[in-house]
Amino acid sequence: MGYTIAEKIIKEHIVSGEMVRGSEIALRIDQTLTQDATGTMAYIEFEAIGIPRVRTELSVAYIDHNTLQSGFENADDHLYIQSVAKKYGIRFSRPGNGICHQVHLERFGKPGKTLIGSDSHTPTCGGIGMLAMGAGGMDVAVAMGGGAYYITMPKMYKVNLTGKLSPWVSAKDVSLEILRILSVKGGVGAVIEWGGEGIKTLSVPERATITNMGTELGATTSIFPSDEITKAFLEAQGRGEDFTPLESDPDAVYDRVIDIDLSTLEPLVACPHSPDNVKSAKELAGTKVDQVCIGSCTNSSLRDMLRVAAILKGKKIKDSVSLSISPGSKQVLTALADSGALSDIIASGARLLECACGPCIGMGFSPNSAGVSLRTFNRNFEGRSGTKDAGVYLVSPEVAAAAALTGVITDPRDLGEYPDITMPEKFKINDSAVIMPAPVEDAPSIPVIKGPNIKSFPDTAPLADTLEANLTLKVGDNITTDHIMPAGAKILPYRSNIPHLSKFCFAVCDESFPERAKAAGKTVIVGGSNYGQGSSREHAALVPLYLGVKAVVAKSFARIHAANLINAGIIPFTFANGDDYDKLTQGDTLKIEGLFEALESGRAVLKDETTGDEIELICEFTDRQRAMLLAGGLLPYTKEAK
Ligand code: MIC
Ligand code: SF4
Repeated sequence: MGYTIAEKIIKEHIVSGEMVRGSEIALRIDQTLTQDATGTMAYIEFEAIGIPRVRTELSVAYIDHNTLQSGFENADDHLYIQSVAKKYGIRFSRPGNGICHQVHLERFGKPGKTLIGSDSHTPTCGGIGMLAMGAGGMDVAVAMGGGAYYITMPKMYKVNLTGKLSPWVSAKDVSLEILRILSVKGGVGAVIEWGGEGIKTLSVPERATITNMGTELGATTSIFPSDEITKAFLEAQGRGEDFTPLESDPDAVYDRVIDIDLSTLEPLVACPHSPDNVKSAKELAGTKVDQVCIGSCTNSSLRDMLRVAAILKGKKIKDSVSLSISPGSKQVLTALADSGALSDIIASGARLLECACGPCIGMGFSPNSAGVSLRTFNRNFEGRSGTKDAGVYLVSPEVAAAAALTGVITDPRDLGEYPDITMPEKFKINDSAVIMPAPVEDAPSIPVIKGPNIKSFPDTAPLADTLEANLTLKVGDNITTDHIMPAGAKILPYRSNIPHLSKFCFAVCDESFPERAKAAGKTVIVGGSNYGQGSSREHAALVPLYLGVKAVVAKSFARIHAANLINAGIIPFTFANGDDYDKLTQGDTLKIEGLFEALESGRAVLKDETTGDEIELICEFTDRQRAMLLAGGLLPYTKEAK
């Protein structure tokens, strides 16, 4: 039996377990990345593990999320990360150098290697044939220390592309089409491999748009083969030596195959408040637009920016629209400036923002009240933009630029001829914004700089055999980590200050939750299906840990969040019978006895002391996960194991 691309990389990196779908495997990790919003915690955890130098082939710390610096908090975090990076052997990508995924793709990613990052869009590098996965900060900390990364051996899906995209239709529309087909839950537990003749028409930045948004499907990761197009991209980056060819075997076995004919696709739009709420631009044409944002790790490559510049060239944006452009990296911005395309963008009336996540994570540029914002980003969850009642629509750069000109959602094909762009044969390489670590011999004398914003890790405790707790919060399906631990300009500066962050836990759903949880002492949260989808932020587990959450009972969990809960020592139980969800009411007192035994058998009985109902729960974990839960989480577990 032949192998898929992901299986080939897994085979090369597996350190324990067997490549049997559904069973736990441990992988050796070649590269790691962090960004600043999750990085500070990840490095606090790395320091707690106590290893003198990273043991990966390459680790990079990016600053791209918290770049507002509206007080000392972000600046303190940046200095801390910079000092840790220097001491422990990590490259430091300064603020302004660009969005982690875009820069990693350009400068560091290598086909055939494994990468984990404390950010859910790490699969972007799957665009060049890397096995790249989003993970919790603690998992990244362990991998930096040379530890393995544990995942469930994924199912293998294949998307076969045929044909060629029509003018005005682009990679983002492919992402939206697959979201329409599979939904935000459709990729859970799977690696999505893209193949077929159609991929030969897609450049690396286009492929990276597609692997980036595979995250929205809940997939473990997405991957393209490494071929002539990958080679040309790496050569243009001056990294031809990093190329290795990689493709699946002709007799590889897939659990599901989906065919998409690129030539049948049209410009698409994901409507509020979910990336899979997809309609065609034509259907929505005429909807008034207040704001347009172009950028984010999904659509900020030079290809996307040049395309936008060509559409805007010689024109003026509508008076009623505010347009922002955030190039994905310093390299993209430089090429835009050198080619003159930047002037075309600015002349149209756009606002140029820095090369960072910016509006995507609510760091400025929030829409007006009840505003309609068209964004080339990957997430449109309620409130994420910073304006609770705004309607955020996800679109391609083509649809975005068209709406900026017309003031309404427009099928860009109505604009006439699709302007051509010319990509440079070689990119201008300048890594001056990447600071190298200190030589090993100097490392011990390098101080770690910790400002007052940086608070320590929340207290953990070993598991007790009986859990008696209050059902302090009951929520529905598809709860995102943006609901659990919102981001945005007001909150993001406190990512290294869990006590302060805790005041905002679940603020989007229920502002009084933190107070109630504190009063209850011990809390169980009840959720529906796909609980914890979206961002990888481990704060969505660490803050509940701080607030006394001992368990979450849900119909199902998203992969990274379930791992983060276990890492934090919080038990993710699933209902044996999903209908039992309806039997539980917020405010009830719940009791689970015999937890030690339950973790062994994989079954627990939850008694609702208020109603007398008894509900069967599933708690099937691997030996390692069980040991972590018993110890009170990954940190105490790792310390015990050392
Ligand atoms: C996001 O897009 O939600 C983020 C911000 O990049 C997160 C990480 C975070 O919360 O810091 C992600 O996707 O993992
Ligand atoms: Fe940054 Fe947005 Fe990408 Fe997250 S999704 S890494 S916030 S650009």
